[in-house]
Amino acid sequence: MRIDVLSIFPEMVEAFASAGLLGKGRRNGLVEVRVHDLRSVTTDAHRSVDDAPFGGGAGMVLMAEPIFATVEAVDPPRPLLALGPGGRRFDQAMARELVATGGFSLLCGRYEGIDHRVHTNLIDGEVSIGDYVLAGGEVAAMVIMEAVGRLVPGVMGNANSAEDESFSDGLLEYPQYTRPATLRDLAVPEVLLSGDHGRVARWRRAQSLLRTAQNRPDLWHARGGLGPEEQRLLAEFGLVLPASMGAAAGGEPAHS
Ligand code: JF5
Repeated sequence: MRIDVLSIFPEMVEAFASAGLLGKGRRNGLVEVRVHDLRSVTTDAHRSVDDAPFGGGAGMVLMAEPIFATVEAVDPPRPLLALGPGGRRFDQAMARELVATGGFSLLCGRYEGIDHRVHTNLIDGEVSIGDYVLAGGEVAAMVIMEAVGRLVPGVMGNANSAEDESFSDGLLEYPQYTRPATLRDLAVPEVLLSGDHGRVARWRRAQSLLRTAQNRPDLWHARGGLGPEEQRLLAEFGLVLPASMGAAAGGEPAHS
């Protein structure tokens, strides 16, 4: 896996990519991260990477020339993706798509945006990590590097691939506990100590359903609500869904 990052704050990205599991994956030769400083290709005395917008307005725009020059100098792997709030929303499915490319590149914008000729003539797509505005694309690039890097075989072992699949079944994870069984009068749910593996699995599934209904109505409605077997599962553990979340798609309407 190769990931190239184009940024005016390369030290920020380099430090991140050197730490933790991603750093270990790099040192082991599983993930190659190359960070390129957009300022290093500038030729003017001030090493300029930004300028005022044509037509006026507040703030500065990232200039096209340093980006074109960097791409020509380093020939980064494609697709070349720009980070920005206007892009396609990044999610676990896109992380799987990106790891399957074997290599891609990330352009970190700053200021009010990037000269649009970069979008129309150089980049292959724009990616957003969510509906909020950052000061620059570096943090978004780090999010993508981490989410994709951990999918590279060997970076985290293969222990998590099954759990990632469970995210793709559209439910949130169930709650986890570890020792001690009682902490300041707070007991671990008795089912987890019961040794009844079938009942543990059913409890976890019921908890995943409840959490998803409570916290993620978007995921809940996308999977079509609750099937009859899942209704039995919730009843087994005395769990009650929030109002109007009980009906499966095509079942009884929650309200008129
Ligand atoms: C950026 C111009 C890029 O703000 C973001 C962002 C939000 N979600 N995903 C990315 O990127 C930084 C700011 C201004 C271009």
